[in-house]
This record gives sequence, structure tokens and C-alpha cells, in this order.
Amino acid sequence: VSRFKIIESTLREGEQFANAYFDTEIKIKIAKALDDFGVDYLEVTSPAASEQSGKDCEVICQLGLKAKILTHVRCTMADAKIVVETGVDGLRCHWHLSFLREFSHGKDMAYITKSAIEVIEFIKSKGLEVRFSSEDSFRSDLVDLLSLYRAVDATGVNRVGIADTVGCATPRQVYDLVRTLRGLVSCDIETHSHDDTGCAIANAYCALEAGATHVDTSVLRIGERNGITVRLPFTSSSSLMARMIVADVIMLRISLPKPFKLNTPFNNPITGFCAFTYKTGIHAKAILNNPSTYEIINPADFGMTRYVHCTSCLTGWNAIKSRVEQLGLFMTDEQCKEVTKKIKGVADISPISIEDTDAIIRTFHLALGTNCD
Ligand code: HCA
Ligand code: CU
Repeated sequence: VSRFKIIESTLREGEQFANAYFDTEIKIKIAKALDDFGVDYLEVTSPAASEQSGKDCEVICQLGLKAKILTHVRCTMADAKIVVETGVDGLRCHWHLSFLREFSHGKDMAYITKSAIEVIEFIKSKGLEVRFSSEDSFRSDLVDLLSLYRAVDATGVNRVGIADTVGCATPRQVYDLVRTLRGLVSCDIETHSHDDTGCAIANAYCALEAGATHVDTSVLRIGERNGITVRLPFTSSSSLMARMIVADVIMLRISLPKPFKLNTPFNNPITGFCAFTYKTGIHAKAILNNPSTYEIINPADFGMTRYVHCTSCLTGWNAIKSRVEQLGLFMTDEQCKEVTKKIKGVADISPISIEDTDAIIRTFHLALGTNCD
């Protein structure tokens, strides 16, 4: 996987998420935060969707962000004409191509190809970047898809996109299709994966391995139905970045932006509350000796903290020893082992909190002092 570009689609795909409601103010906040994070592109809802969407698109274009602003339109001259005047840097147009397209637009390949070329040439004539994709690429006829993309490539389009609109693709299928396409077109290749069957991260990664150059992401992976690919390491997101870091593709040193306190899923990679929490005694011991033993990502790179859990029946004495030190107390190893037994005994009966553990340690410590006297 070589260097790739992020097309951040929280403001387009993310707006298609059932519970998303973004007013202008929140759109601006999201756009600025993503820009600060360093995404290459921001994709916003089509100005053809509604009057306010058009106004918001213009506002975002005027923010002077480093990221290029893209929007997403149907591949028609009518949509393209509305959008080229809004100040965006580029357009992403698409045709539904699957065998089920008769239920969508019902157009044949000749029509689709002709209109794609016309729209792409028009957008290019306006000096804007243009990407063409087929919705539901993985349930589209392969010969149709490849012929269409070859014709589109010949127009000088900047990019073609593979979209797993329904989230049905497997990593191998994605790898094969992108690899085949890589051998056929000279333009860049974008990948867009929905997560209906839980393969979105793996699929995005395989697309990049096979030669894709651009990947669509959204914060918290929100999007239509259960969302798209990728969560950025931005605030509460993370999966693709975790994958990339472990594959040594990128090494990020970032601190998480403060203004966005999102409700992070508890088991989110990197940013979930338990992403760096260790519970069993065996793991805790090794983590305290050398975190790499059980940890492939360094929490400090993301401003996160490692946490050795010490309030359960699985807690080992090394974890308790570390807690004793954190509390500023001194105990011998034997004493730490003894108090660990007490803590395990209580935790066997009912769940205990860190305050309970601390209280048991302090009481035990106090009794030691008393004994000494
Ligand atoms: C949509 C469809 C889309 C487009 C993706 C793309 C999809 O909601 O309009 O063009 O890359 O999943 O197919 O999001
Ligand atoms: Cu989508």
C-alpha cells in the first residue's frame, strides 16, 4: 500500500445516516475539524439535493480550508450544471450499474456510457476535478463495468471509483476487482465500502493493497444504513487507521481534537474506553514490564492512556502493586500478593469499583502500619 488520499464524507455519506441532522453551524465545525486533522478532501451533500444544502456547500467552499471540497451528484447534465457554479473543487458523479438498475433508473449501457462521457467532459471543461463511479460495483456485470471505465478513462477523468453500495463484497473480491481495474485504467482509483457485513475496513485496506489511491471515510463510520468504511482516528473514530499503523503504512502522532466529544463506542479501536485496558493478571504483568507484549499500537501516540484494570477476580498482584505505587504507598511483594487475594475474594462476590479496590488497599496498608507499631 503506497500513499493514499482520504476523501472524508461525513458531510455527505454521513448526512445519509438515519440520525444525522447537520445544520450550517455544525457542518462548519465538522469541516474545520476534519481539515485540521488533515484530510485531503471533504465531500459535502449535493447542492442539487435542497436549497439549504446548496447554501451550506457554498459556505464550506468559502472557509478557505486546505482540503479540497468535493460534492456528489447524479451523472446528469442538469445536476452537473447546478453544481459547477458553487465553488467546489471537484465533482463525484455516479451511475447505478448493478443488474438491479432497472429498479433505479432503468438506463442501458449505451446511454450510461454516453452520458458519463458528456458529463465528465463538461466538468473538466470548467476546470474542475472529476471522478466517476458505478454504484453497486460488485453486483454489476464485470464486462460492462470494465468497458465503461475504459471509455471514461479515455476522457481524462481524474478518478474512477468502486463502490460497494450494499456492503456485500469480500476482501478478496475487492482486491481482485481493483487489481483488474488497475491494469486497465491509467487514472486514480477510489474505493467506497459499506459495512453491512462487517467487511468495510478489510475491504478498504484490500482496495489500497490492490492499487486504489483514494479511500472514502466518515467519522464514527456513519452513513446510509449502518455506515461506510472507516473511522478516522479523529476523536472517536479509528479502525482503518489502526489497520494502517499496524501494517506500518503510516505512523501518526496526533492529539485528539478537543471540541468534538462524540459518544465513542466502548470497544472502538484506539479511542474506545477499553481500547488499551488490560484485565487478566498474566497480561497486566507483561504490559507493566513491556507494553509491546500485548499492545500493537501505542496509546500515547493518540493522547490515550493505558489502563491496567485492577478491580476484578482476574486481577493479578502485579496490577495491584502498580496501583499501590500510584496511590503513593509502599508494600512488599508479599504484602501486595496478600492484599490481591482479599480484592479477588471481594470481587468474586460482587462487582467492585476502583474506589473499592483503593479502600481495600488503604485499609490493608493501615493495618500493616498498626502491626508495625
Ligand atoms: C449514494 C451512493 C454511494 C456512492 C458512492 C460513490 C454508494 O448514496 O449516493 O459514488 O463512490 O454507496 O454507492 O454512497
Ligand atoms: Cu455510500
